[in-house]
Amino acid sequence: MKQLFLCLFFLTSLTGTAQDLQLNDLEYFERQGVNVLVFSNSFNGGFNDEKNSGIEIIHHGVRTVQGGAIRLNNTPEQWDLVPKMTSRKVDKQNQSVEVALRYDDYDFDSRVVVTAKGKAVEIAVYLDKPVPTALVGEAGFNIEFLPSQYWQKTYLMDGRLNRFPRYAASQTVTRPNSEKPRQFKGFKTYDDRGTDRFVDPLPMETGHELVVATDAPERMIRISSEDAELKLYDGRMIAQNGWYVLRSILPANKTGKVFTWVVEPHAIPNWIREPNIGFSQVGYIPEQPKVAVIELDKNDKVRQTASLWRINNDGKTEKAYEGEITTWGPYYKYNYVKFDFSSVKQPGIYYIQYGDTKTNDFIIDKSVYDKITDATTDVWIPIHMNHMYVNEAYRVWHGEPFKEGYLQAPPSDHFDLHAQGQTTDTKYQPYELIPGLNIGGFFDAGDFDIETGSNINVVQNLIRTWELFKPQRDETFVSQQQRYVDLHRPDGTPDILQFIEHGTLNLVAQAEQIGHMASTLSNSVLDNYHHLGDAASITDGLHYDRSLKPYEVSSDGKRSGTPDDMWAFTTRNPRLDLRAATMFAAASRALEGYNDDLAQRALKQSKRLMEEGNQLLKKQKRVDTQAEEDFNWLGGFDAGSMTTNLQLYIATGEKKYIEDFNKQIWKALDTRLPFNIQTALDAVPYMDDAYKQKLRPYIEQYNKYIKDFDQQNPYGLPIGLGNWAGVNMVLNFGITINYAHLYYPDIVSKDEIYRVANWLYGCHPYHNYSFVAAVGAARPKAVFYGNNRADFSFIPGNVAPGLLFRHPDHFENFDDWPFLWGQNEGTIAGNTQYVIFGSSFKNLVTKTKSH
Ligand SMILES: [Ca+2]
Ligand SMILES: [Ca+2]
Ligand SMILES: [Ca+2]
Repeated sequence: MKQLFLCLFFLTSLTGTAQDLQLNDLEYFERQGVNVLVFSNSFNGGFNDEKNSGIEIIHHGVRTVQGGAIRLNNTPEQWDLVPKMTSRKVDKQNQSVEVALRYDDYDFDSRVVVTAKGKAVEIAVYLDKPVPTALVGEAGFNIEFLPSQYWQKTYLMDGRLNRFPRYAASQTVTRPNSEKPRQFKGFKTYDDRGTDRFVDPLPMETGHELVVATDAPERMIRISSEDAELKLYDGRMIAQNGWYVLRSILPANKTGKVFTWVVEPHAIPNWIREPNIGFSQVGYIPEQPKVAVIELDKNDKVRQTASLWRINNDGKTEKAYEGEITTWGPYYKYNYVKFDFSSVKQPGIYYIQYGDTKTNDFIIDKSVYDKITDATTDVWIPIHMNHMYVNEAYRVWHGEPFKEGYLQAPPSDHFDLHAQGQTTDTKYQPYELIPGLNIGGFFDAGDFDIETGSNINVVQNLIRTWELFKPQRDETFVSQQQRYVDLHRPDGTPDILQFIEHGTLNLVAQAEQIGHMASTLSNSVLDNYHHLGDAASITDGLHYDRSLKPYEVSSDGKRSGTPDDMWAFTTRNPRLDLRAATMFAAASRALEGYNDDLAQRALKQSKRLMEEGNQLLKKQKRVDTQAEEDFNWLGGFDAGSMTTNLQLYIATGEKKYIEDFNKQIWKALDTRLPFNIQTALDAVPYMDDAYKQKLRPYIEQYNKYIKDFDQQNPYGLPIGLGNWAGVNMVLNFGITINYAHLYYPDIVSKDEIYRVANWLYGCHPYHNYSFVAAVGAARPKAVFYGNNRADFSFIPGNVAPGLLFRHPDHFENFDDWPFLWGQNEGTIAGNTQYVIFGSSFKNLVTKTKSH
């Protein structure tokens, strides 16, 4: 087989008949099987370096190379400086793209010109002024290769044989910190243990011609430079999310064209991407619509039919159905067709065959959706309980984190989108211990901070689930007294109540101890923010004492000079206080009869924060009151006083709240229907018949909005194009459809509720794996950006953000590389939102026609 590939390769490269790279209308270089993008995606400087930018190669459908740019490090990390693109010129005539790059911190400008040369591109680096002295020997042109697509494959440097290592184990040196280029906002990604030196990887190979993946035609690339030395590094030496890096150092004291690389990605002759048959890996219930969406290469011929095969109980297969393929048409890079097999209703095990492509098997049965939330509620959520020891059978997920508590943050900037203002807005001095905050709460996501806004959402999501469905499931042992959680051990209390309690415990502590809500309880130093491993080992458990030397421990063993304690960021935000007030009102209701003391404390804080929050907002007297009102109509994460009024009415029964809500809701629906319809639906159980009637035309309008997505894309739901893929939007859409169908089944038909389930469980672009880790699916995704991502693993029940869009026309979801948060991270707010979606969906699916 390998010989055949080699023959084919040499044949085509000798004859030269295959097409050359050409700049296409979307301004990237293209030939069949190869796309070379030149800053279609720029470095955004927010979270710095998402491995998504610069010169990129999409090689036979997979984005395997990126990061082509002038960089200041051998193997840049997430918080190393990134260049700002100050201009981008596309020259169709000369088949070239030129970008100008700038580092403001060093007043350093450069230009990179990429030109098509047959089947290769030439990358030329220009300097109008010499490299600044501080960056001589540091600044270079880098390009990065995705480890999971190259490890264990061969490479040659100047003919020397090598193999890409599966795990990082090359060599490093340490250098004085004074030689390290500045990192993002002056933060440091590393703890130098008092040595004042940083670690710098040494190259694995150097030379002038590199050929990678000689043993894999779909990954093979030849890179050469006559006038610069190529150095190959393993970026994983200093960061698990690092890539293999190839770089050439910019020469000192030189201007003009300083060097040139020639990059030739190999193309498999007449390569056509294998069809991606999207279907629900969890399966289908007999009566639901069943439509597979098949994603096809634009050069692929559309077949007339596809077939459904049944695997019988004796293991033999038989054709159950053959049906017409219908064409939906082009959407971004690919062409889409559909295969409708709704008529197949017999329970059984099936697979789809389209041409030579067969899917894995799936089940048609009335029970397929019964377990869709179990992994999330039994495993993912309890593992994310902060300030607890979490055990599962033989395994400890984490010890009890942050035993030393939280310090008042000093006025400071932060690396995870927070800041502490000039004052603390509390009675505490900077660095003073704020007592009582190390209780309850949930880890935010792939990191370990408590995002207050997210934790408010979590409690609200869990309460909504509790109040509507009263799930009695008890698979988790929770002891607040022992600070101990044991998975799969019932303790007589419904888990969801214990989760509501756990979230409320931290939020009430914030309100009581700080006087208002913290924006976040988060890491104080970047070198422990990117922690991967046991949460309990992020800090040393000892109180930070500034009078001790770094790494010194006090004689009583209780304090240390290591500045690793977490901080509370306490700048007061009255809007956040109002959101907390809303949540506390609901929490007091949910916890009544289970934890009356906490319920009382929550209600007390709700009333106080409501009053104080409103007064503070009035004082702020925003100049543009219309802008403020519009802000309130936005809904979603900050629905403002409208949802607060509804929640307070539900909590207290006081008329004034519902009168205010009634004034607000209709205007909100007239202004931005899709964003506010959920709040309107949430109110239905508490309102009279007239309200439900008045809402009808809006539901009719929303039903049109739902159906319109069938024209917008082949999957029939909102697809996000941001740098965080759109699962939250998709889940919101699904929840709203579920509720709309629940209350208005004559307007929104039951068939609509399956749109989001199909997408989540495998009917989406790029691949057909379920986005929910380990849920009853035949083929769930295998890797996620959880806090165990360094193990290329997942935490069961996690929901991935999903399909990340890369400009101008590429969707992707890596399933062999967990580290891109925009496509693989799960968040506590998102995953509890999934619990609402899943609970409401199951409830509707299992209900026999009730209207
Ligand atoms: Ca976070
Ligand atoms: Ca329990
Ligand atoms: Ca400490």
